[in-house]
Amino acid sequence: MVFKSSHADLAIPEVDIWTLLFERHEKEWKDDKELFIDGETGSAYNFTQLKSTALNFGKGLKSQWNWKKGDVLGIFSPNSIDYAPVVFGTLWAGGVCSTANPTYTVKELAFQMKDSRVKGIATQLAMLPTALKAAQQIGIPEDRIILIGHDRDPSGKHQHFTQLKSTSLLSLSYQTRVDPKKDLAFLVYSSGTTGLPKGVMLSHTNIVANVLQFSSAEKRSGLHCMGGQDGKGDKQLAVLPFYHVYGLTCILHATVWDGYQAIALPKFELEKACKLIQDYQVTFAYVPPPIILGFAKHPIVDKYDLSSLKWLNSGAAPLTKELVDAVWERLTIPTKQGYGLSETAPVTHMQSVLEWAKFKGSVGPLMANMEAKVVDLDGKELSVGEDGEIWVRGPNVFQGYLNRPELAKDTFSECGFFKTGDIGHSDAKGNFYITDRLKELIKYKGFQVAPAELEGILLGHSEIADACVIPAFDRERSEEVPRAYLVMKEGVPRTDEKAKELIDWVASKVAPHKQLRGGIRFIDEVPKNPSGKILRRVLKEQAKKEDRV
Ligand code: 4UV
Repeated sequence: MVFKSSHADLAIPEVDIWTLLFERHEKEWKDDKELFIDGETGSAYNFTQLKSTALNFGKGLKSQWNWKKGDVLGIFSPNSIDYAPVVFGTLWAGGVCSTANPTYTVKELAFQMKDSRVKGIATQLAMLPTALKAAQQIGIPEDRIILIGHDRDPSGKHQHFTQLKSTSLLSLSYQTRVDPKKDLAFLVYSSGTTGLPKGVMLSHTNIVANVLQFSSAEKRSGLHCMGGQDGKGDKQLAVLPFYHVYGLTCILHATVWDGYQAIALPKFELEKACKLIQDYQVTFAYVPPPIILGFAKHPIVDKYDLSSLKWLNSGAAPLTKELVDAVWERLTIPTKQGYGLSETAPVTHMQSVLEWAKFKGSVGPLMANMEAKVVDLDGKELSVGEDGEIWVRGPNVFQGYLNRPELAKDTFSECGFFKTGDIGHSDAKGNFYITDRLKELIKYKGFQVAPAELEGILLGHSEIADACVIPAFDRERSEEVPRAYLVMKEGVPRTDEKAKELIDWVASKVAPHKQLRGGIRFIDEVPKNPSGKILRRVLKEQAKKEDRV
């Protein structure tokens, strides 16, 4: 059967993101309301400042960099309030943003920047050395590396994004027109169901649709852009990284659309987060499960008054009912859940806070304009209560993987459903439950780890004959961690010391979230089917037994 959203369809306007957010917005809030606030320095952008800073940057791109429709800007930065004008200015100038994890190594960054053919990179001073090395490797001139954030380049070589000068040429002062349905706005990277990270092509319409779908779903959770104790309305902790699709749509875009305040932190530190919640009277936060765990269990939380929080929303990785209960018992704060993927821009399911206690463990119903199927391995449609792969269809579903048209036939069904690679079911009321994952992906703290990438690195080691990486489960921290099963070449010792040496060796080559935190297990043979495909499920089952999942 086809599951249809129980919410009335929304009219999705055929406009680009800039026009939606900055030109046709009937705002309820005043122009001087601060939208993005830097949690560390208190500096902020209100709507008017955000719009003018973004416009200046967009004009600077056109004047100084001869920016054309479809040109791609790499953004390699932790959360900063400057992320917003850089993204929206690039979109105004007809550009596309390729957003990268700020903890990437030179190699990882160079891979993404080359794959998405960036014309320049916006970064912060602390990441400048990595950005410069990556740029050099792929032939991007040094003057195309610009800075965002509070720090300036002491050598003066790299301009701050606000210093890009625009000429007074009239032709450069107009927004570059795009076709919202076809033209891309973002390239976010995901490994999809298999293999290495790939550029997920998100069009303007994909994002416009998801902002409206998401905004409409969240209105049911009682958010207001005005009012509250200080008249400033609801406020969120913006700790989800903006480079990741969850933070990109649900915070960076939704803040401008809905007029809530976002208090931005460059990285998550529990104590800082608690202090900001208390000081700013934060009312909601989108976070992954490990942060929920911190709120539920960490002693530091007791030092702060978190009573302003109306709810937390967990997403990006599985959340247990026990954790939802633990937060409630300790703080009397409801934890609701959402679900989505990079490929769906991202939200497809969202629980309302009215239903969190009734349907714990559920990711909620389909959002407006969405349909889903649950199918078995042969593609047969299943019905209520039956577990199978979840397929979804809607205006937020992406345009395919960059430079990989051959993947379309495995990614989409004949009638245009996107195959999520996640396993789950719907109950009779339309609430979905994610129960397992068919695809290879590992989620560490909500961040993607592609097993194929780690296997590629391991196979490059002279002592390793074969490798398979799967998700293991750290019970204490309640999270997935990558574990490697290795076949060693003859004569290589299979000892704890060797395992530690290899774990450190991998750590020196990858961003911190990809480290082999689940350890290494030595085996005689990687299980494979007759055609040589790795049978990951066999090792996943073995890991489940070992980890008592
Ligand atoms: O591509 P990605 O890294 O994307 C995300 C998106 C997370 C979102 C988006 C909107 C929300 O409102 C929200 O709450 C969370 O993480 O990874 C996609 C994969 O992450 C797993 C699942 O395997 C996806 O295919 N995943 C995402 N959310 C959940 C989840 C969840 N609630 N429970 C279990 N797994």
